[in-house]
Amino acid sequence: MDVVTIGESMVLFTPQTAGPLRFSDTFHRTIGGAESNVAIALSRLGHQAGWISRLGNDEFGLYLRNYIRGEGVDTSAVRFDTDAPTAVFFKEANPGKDPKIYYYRRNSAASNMTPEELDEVYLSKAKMIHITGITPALSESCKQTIYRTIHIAKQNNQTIVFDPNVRLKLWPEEEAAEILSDIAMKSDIVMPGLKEGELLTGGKNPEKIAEKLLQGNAKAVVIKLGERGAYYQTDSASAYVPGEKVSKIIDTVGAGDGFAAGFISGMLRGWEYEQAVALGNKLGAYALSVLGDAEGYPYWSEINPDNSEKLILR
Ligand code: KDG
Repeated sequence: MDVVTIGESMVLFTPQTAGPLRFSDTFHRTIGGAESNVAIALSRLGHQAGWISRLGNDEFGLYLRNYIRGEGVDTSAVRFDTDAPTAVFFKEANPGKDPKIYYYRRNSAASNMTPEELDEVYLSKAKMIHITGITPALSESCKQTIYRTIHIAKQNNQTIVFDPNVRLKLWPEEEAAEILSDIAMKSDIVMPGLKEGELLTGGKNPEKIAEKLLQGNAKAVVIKLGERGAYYQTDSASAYVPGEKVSKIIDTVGAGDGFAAGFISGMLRGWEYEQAVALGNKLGAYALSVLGDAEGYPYWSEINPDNSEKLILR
């Protein structure tokens, strides 16, 4: 396996009409979840990705498992929980701004994940372990699960890729800053957005943020800058890599996960950082063109410059 990721996925309902949810009576159903987004995007790019999670033993749990498995992601480590439901969330359009998100995920099946249930052998099969700051925000046991994942990855000398994905609807800012900066310090590659980097380090610009994050375990820090692209810094190199031009932005949610998948894909291919960051920018741009999170991620055959590799379906 190339990458194993761990986290909660939810059924996503998007209203078909603009305006407050209380007036919406028709919804489009699809899926969300930062970690499964990354796994799906990686799978479309031809990598082998595994996703660890818990789902409710219910219709929505089956829907999510089948969708994600249908994308070629390995779901053999996903458990079904008979005592707790699959989470759902709603995305309300907020013209000119990021959409408003309404979660129904407290006490969900995934928030019951525990460190004890982690399958060390399964985790050890991956070259890279991808984690985000959403999982530790879900519950104390989820937080411990992430810390145990880090511990196992370190024992196995695996690369830990961390996207802070700060979600202040899930926990207080102070707690988020404390825990997420601690996890960032233990990770090998850290990929915050600019605001997230500020929260974690107090740094006010990409260079300062990267400098502080490189004081931990990180070998590379990649800061997502939206339409400006991204900035990366390692011990020996740094650069701003310009973003892709997007003619019409439909929805920003899922772009950060697309970026993560593109960058990880570049790393797995043994590319230079600059090229990997550019692929991250490209995937992020694809995600902006659709309403859902994962629908926009391209197959490798769509973006491969020499088109020498075939579409990979599993
Ligand atoms: O990155 C996209 C995610 O934010 C979205 O799919 C929902 O995972 C989600 C979350 O917890 O916010």
